[in-house]
Amino acid sequence: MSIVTIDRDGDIAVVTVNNPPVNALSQALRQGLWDAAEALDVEQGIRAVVLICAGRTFIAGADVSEFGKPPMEPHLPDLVGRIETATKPWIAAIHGSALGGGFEVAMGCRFRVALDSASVGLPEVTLGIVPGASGTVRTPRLAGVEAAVELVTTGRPVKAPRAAQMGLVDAVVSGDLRAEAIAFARTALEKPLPPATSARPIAAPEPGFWEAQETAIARRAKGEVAPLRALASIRRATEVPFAEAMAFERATFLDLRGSDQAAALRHIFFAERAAPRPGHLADVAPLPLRTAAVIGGGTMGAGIAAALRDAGLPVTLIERDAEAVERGLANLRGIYAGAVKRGKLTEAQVEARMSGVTAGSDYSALADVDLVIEAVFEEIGVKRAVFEQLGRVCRPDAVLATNTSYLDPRAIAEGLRNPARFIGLHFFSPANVMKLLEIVPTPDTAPETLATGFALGRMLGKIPVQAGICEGFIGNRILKRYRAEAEAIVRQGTAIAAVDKAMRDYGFAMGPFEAQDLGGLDIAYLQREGARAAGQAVHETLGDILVRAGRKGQKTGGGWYDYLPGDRSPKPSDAVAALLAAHIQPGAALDSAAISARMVGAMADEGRKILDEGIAQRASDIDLVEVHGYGFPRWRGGPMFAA
Ligand code: 3H9
Repeated sequence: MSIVTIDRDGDIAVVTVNNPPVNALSQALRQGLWDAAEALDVEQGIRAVVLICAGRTFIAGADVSEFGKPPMEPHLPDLVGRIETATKPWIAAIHGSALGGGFEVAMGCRFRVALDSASVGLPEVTLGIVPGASGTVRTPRLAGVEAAVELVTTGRPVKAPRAAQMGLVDAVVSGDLRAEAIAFARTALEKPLPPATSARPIAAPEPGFWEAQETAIARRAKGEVAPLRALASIRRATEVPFAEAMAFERATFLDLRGSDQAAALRHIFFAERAAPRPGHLADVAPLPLRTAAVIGGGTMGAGIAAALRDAGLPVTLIERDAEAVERGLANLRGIYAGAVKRGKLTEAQVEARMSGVTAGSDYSALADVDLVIEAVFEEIGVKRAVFEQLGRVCRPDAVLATNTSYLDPRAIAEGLRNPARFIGLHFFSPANVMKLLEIVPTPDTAPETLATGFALGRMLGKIPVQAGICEGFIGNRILKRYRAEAEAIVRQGTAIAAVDKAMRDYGFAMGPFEAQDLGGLDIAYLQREGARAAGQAVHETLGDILVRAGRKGQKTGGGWYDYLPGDRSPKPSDAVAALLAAHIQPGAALDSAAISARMVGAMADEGRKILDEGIAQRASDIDLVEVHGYGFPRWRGGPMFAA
């Protein structure tokens, strides 16, 4: 089938786009649509044109893989204009997602009809750019300034019913989209046509609107430039004639397209799409995943259970006794109560989620599950005892996974019958929210088991990254190095608060010391103490000194900083200065740029070692770990990309 085909239903032409996988607007597709518009303009007997797509979605946008190359004709803004000025009205028939250039094409059409399951959006800012084919100019004409600002500056798509309320689509239908769109066209032809989108007026917003938006967006965007540039482009569209606004948008688009931030965001975009289906597992079929179990109902176990339930898997939750079972269930309910409070789930949905959970302390309930994830205390003896029981009760082909974050999975699996089905699945807390999933095979893990880990990642909507065995796998190993570098900078005479500020300025939500105060300094301290007790040479850190002085972070009223009761804002601490004074060489304090360069440089250096040792498969996997598990600013592309 060619990329654009035309067929007819009486006096309505149907233009079908077929450019898998997502009907992206490659040069060939743009040309195909242009040619269709030319042909249909002069075809006798045709009164309207339905534009519809084959495959899983409407046009999902410009072809991102063309962004590194010089733009080729026909340019998308011209194509959108060509469709808008066609002699017969075009009707976009939307299923799946109409995104970016795809929605811009739809806005060039006289009408938009969408399936109730469809969504529309302008996600360009998530790629570090602004819409480049009238998104900032036509959207305010179609749906008003406020809707345009929401759609364009957040980049978040909206579902068809809301899109209809906002004025972005004209009709929401269910069932046979093609038939519905044709019927819509026939009805529309009985009345005078509405003006083309570009010819519609824009109502001016309330006084102070732009200033308020600017402040809010700047706060949200931190160092990301595209959202504010997008806002400026919408504002311009309300102040100057259409053609002038288009020229302004195009110039902004082309300027940002070549920017470092856009390159970084494209890098993450493609890394995210490559991660769930690694090439080396292309020919390996995963095992079926119909049921799952979680051992341990603490914060981690309950979070994993919630993630599994959210994906629709029935879950068995095992704890050691009746009391612990109740606690585990309460933890799970607590997670869902939070989701209800934030408007993410309804009470009825929560009931449905909870009704899919069977909880108890009897391992024999696991005789037929496909997957078990252990999330008990990080203590090798406790974990081994769990796997000893699992080895006895589970089916020989059930996948058995540990959620350890620091222990050696090989040691946990020792003595397990059929170790080929054993694997590490390292979730990040809160496990039902955080996207990252480190998948850690042992030398005995079978390819099918590994492929099943990735299948689980896809099922849960996670970003799965394969990691080899070493202390901390990829993420926590880099975190350790990152914290060590932060301490080294402080030892050399830069203030603690200056390091935190530098990393916030770089784009992290929190600096390394503030983050430790929030999470607690004692966890890493206890690990170091454990290693020391086992005879390893672990040198004393500044954090050790603070913990020994009772400063474990916010929960003890102080860590790297002091905190006033009921106030989470960090205050530089004289007590800390006194405790650490002997370990700090007075020297020249580093400035912000020098601090972040050293911190990110250290992360990248550790990343290179991780790659050299084969712990990570690709540099982009390391970037995904940092962006999705450790708050590395997405628009910087991750430490490997940034370095
Ligand atoms: C834009 O439009 C700029 C204009 O304003 C101005 C221009 C002048 N290009 O996500 P999936 C590939 S900016 C190229 O797994 P799903 C993807 O890499 C663009 N390739 O599918 C993957 O390839 P592979 C604005 C693309 O069903 C395959 O398609 N648009 C593009 O889970 C499947 O992807 C966006 O930002 C693309 N635009 O989700 C939309 N999109 O199979 C981005 C996808 O080789 N796309 N691919 O690994 C999406 O959000 C999702 O792909 C979508 C489908 C929701 C559509």
